[in-house]
Amino acid sequence: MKVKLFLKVADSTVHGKHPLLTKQEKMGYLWSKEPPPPEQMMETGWCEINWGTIQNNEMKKNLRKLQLKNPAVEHLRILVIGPVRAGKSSFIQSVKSMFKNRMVNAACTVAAGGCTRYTKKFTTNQFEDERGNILPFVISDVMGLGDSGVHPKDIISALKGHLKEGYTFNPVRPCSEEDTGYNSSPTLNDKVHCLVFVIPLDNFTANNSYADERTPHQGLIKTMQDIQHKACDLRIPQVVILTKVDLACPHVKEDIKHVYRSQTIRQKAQACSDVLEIPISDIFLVKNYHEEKQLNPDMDAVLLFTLRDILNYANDFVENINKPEGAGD
Ligand SMILES: Nc1nc2c(ncn2[C@@H]2O[C@H](COP(=O)(O)OP(=O)(O)O)[C@@H](O)[C@H]2O)c(=O)[nH]1
Ligand SMILES: [Mg+2]
Repeated sequence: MKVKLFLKVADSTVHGKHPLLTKQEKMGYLWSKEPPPPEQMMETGWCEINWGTIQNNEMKKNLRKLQLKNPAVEHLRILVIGPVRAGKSSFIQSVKSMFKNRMVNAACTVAAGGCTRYTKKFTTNQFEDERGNILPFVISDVMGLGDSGVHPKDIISALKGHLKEGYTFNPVRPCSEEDTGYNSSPTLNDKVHCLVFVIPLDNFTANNSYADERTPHQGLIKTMQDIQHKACDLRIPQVVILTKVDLACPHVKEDIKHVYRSQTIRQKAQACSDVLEIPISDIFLVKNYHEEKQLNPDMDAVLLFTLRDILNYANDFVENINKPEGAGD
């Protein structure tokens, strides 16, 4: 079954959709353990990144000085969600390191090897530049999705700004109005302005009970779709970050500059776009700092490219929040 599925996907065109596959099969392909087809790189990338330290510095300066489009907002709030070990905390750490211009210690936030330092509390991260200036956005981190993970209702509460900082997640009981961790009168600052699904491109390994042979990852897909629909109702913009791109393509592992040229990654991004119904233009590729000892300008460029669009979407959201539906979109 898996081999058949793999061949069907490998046969399809790079840019085409995969009409023969169900949503579950597509997500199965995304996390397939099958070896990738012999890698072919596309002539031109499907996103153009401006490489170089000068360009990075310019982008960083623009993000530092980003004008918030709603005077009631002190910072833009991004929420990252996704399965355990997707790279959510690593993404946050990578952004911290990039703006600080040096590696930031990740020991307390990122799940190392066999250890289970998973995020259990609702945690909001601020960012500083190398001079200690606070940047105009925050990223909130939650416990991973999936079995024994965050309750989906807690994600909805977080979107609406109902979770207080430090709220401890309980997978079997979502936060309710009686809880001390419940914020009953959230301001626009507490609400989420852009929702980011973080999905890893490597294989899910043991202990993920949603890896059902017949309906791979069905529970997780359903949860993500439900959250996505709710975010749409709230008109919150959404993007996907596909992490661990280095594990999906050997050329990308060798040189991150190839990231938007890899056919394997493009096919996986298309499968993800089809499943979550998020346009391919809102699917970003990221390699987090995870084993590096020093910053790499090309990795920074990919992170900045991603972050710039997320912050622009968040800024558009706060600008349009009080406008009637349809206006300003
Ligand atoms: N190869 C690779 N490993 C990564 C990447 N991002 C994160 N990791 C590793 O994946 C593991 C889980 O990451 P973590 O950020 O704790 O995931 P979280 O549970 O979603 O917060 C850690 O061991 C990270 O070092 C990446 O882009 N590439
Ligand atoms: Mg984490």
